[in-house]
Amino acid sequence: MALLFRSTVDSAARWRAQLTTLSQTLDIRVWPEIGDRAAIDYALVWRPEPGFLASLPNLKLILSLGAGVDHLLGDPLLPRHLPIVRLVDPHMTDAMSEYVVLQVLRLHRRDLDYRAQQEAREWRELDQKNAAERRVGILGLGELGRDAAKKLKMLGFDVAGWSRSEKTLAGIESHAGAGGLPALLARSEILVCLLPLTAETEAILNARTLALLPKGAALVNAARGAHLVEADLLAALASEQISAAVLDVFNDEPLPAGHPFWHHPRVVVTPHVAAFTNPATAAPIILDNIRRFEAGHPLLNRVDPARGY
Ligand code: NDP
Ligand code: OXD
Repeated sequence: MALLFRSTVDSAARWRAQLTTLSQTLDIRVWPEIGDRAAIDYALVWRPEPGFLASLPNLKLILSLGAGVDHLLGDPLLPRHLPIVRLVDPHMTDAMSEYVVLQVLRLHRRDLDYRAQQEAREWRELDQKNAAERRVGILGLGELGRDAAKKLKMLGFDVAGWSRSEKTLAGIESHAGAGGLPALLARSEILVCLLPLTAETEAILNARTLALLPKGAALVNAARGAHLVEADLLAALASEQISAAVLDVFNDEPLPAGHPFWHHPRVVVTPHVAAFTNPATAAPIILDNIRRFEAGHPLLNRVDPARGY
């Protein structure tokens, strides 16, 4: 059985080492030295070029190197009849929650204001709410959003979330569906986006939705760049409708050198690192799914291409 590895960002050497240590039977082939395309059974990929998966005639299973699958479903030639699984790794979930907690605390505790004061050598105490008075809204209550919501709740924040289907999470207000979005936005002083990128969620952070947030709200986008209409955020920052934004993901990655976000005093930029894939923890999860496939057992974390995630 041959597994192809192809990624634009993950270390092929680390992945090959992990996969060969854990599986004696898989023949690991790292792009571009993949040999006979007809021999490839499994494809473990991140952002393969469009049409590439369709060029593997005997492919049986597609495994995403990330939690998101927009990098696969956007391929017009994707072999849609094949099963696709995405990565759900508890270590990645922890990493995302660390990122969200860090950024929510940064915004809540006015870190950007104090940094500006430090620049100006200004010693001044600013008003501070406590966590129970701070309303945080999370777009997406899936693997990542749920965990982040629970951890923010444990810190005492007043947390609500939004998903397609209604959720029951202790102490966390649930809003669902298109009809539930305005109420979630209206209460979110800090809004965190952890949605998958689909036809329905693309550009969901736009002038109209940002205007529904309380005046001076802050935004954290750790999902996908295409969720945000960047020009609308810049306009909302200029009008002070939005007071600050922390962005991990962008329409163009790496963020172009001349992009206004780099130098904006109210924008924090991180280079798509909120939760990256770790071969040591992810390889056993990936191999487990391959063994399930070979044994004819149900796959874990299977993607529904019609739903888009
Ligand atoms: P899940 O599939 O587990 O969760 C998705 C959540 O979004 C679900 O709660 C789902 O609702 C909700 N949702 C989807 N579509 C809609 C919609 N139209 N309206 C309302 N809610 C919707 O995904 P994960 O939590 O695992 O990951 C989320 C995203 O995070 C990934 O797709 C990826 O883009 C991003 N990501 C970013 C990383 C980074 O480093 N920056 C790292 C990892 C992931 P329901 O529960 O009802 O289905
Ligand atoms: C992912 C990511 O989807 O890292 O896993 O963005």
